[in-house]
Amino acid sequence: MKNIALITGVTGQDGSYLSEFLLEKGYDVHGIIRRSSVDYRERIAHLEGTPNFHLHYADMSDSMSLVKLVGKVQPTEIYNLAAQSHVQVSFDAPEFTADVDAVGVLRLLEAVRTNHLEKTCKIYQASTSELYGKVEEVPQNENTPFHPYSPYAVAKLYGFWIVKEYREAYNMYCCSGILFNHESERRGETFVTRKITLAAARIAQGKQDCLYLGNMDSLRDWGYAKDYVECMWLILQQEKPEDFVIATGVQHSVREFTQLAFHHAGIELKFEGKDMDEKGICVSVINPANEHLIGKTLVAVSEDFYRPTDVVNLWGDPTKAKAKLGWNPQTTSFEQLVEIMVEHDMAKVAAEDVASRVRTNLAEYLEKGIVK
Ligand code: NAP
Ligand code: F7E
Repeated sequence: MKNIALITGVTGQDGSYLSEFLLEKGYDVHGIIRRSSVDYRERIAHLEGTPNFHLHYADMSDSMSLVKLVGKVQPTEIYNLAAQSHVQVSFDAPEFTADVDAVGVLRLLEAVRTNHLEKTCKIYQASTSELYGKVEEVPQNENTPFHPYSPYAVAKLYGFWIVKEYREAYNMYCCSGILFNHESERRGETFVTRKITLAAARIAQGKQDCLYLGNMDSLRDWGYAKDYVECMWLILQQEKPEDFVIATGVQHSVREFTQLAFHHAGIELKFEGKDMDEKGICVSVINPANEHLIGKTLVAVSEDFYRPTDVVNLWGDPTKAKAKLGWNPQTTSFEQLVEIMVEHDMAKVAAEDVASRVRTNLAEYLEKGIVK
């Protein structure tokens, strides 16, 4: 039987890597896209036109669109990655977050049942370490109690439990990967890691003066997204449906991430002060053109990036994933991850420069009538 995957959230960071992974394995890959006034599909643009890659309009808030699509595609595996995935945004748009991240999961499960595919279609739910929230145990494993600490996490908790309920009530192969933070050069630009690597690149190239952050003491277990999508697939290849914690088992602070990112951008930082008064000051640079930065504050704290409740101590225990999935959580180290992201963003910022020079030249040539 041909493997047919349906990915919700295909345009996101994980959806793009998972599509590449499954296409390489010979799957037919179908992805859900949403109508947007700017047709922004940057992460999957390189896959469009691939014969086994198909895109369809649907939405997690629209039951009928999901029922029709599942019926049309007849997937053998569904990866439910679609979500309003930004924790801070979930405080501003809690109802939308609940609709997509909680009820959306139920809609998808019902779409499978409505099409009588519950015996042939396996379902992966993108669950999250945010479920541990105000943590009750460190490090966290599959048996650690949940204590969600944001509207996002509360919505995702519903998703986790409804998947478990459908597994037990209807004997469906549906399970959750409890994934800890995973990042990449495709990470959304408002998540802390990407915000830092882009700022480090811009500051090193004279395009930004200072990076403003929130809680720099916050601790995360950061992995590489490309390594994590393999686990999503492995979780669906087991004999029995089970939930897994996916993490590296190594923890770092936002401050440590910042210091290392600036180091890779050729800037050494020293941190001084505490809480709102903390500053990252430049102590040395590699590029002589950046010597004017020495002694300047390049990182500062802003209240704007503090959350009403913040999750500050996430640290995963991947023992079960190592033993049962045979997965290596250290494929890409923290140091390699930061280097990959900074290298990418140094090149991206430099290319933006070239693109803007080309635009300026073009405008000038048009004005002078050199180009018509
Ligand atoms: P992401 O980059 O924010 O992508 C989210 C995806 O969901 C996008 O494709 C987005 O489409 C889509 N989406 C949002 N609302 C939708 C709706 N109403 N209907 C259909 N699609 C919708 O997230 P990610 O980092 O790839 O994460 C993938 C999943 O894993 C998410 O469920 C996230 O909550 C979860 N997760 C992520 C992490 C992590 O560290 N990255 C850790 C644990 C769990 P548009 O492009 O149209 O907005
Ligand atoms: O924040 C702190 C912030 O937004 C990490 C999502 O993929 O992973 C992600 O959620 C930490 C928090 O990710 C800034 O307060 C400091 O403690 O990068 P983040 P997140 O909230 O951990 C989980 C596993 C998911 O499931 C989510 O979908 O960094 N922080 N200063 C900041 N965070 C941001 N965004 N911006 C700052 O300026």
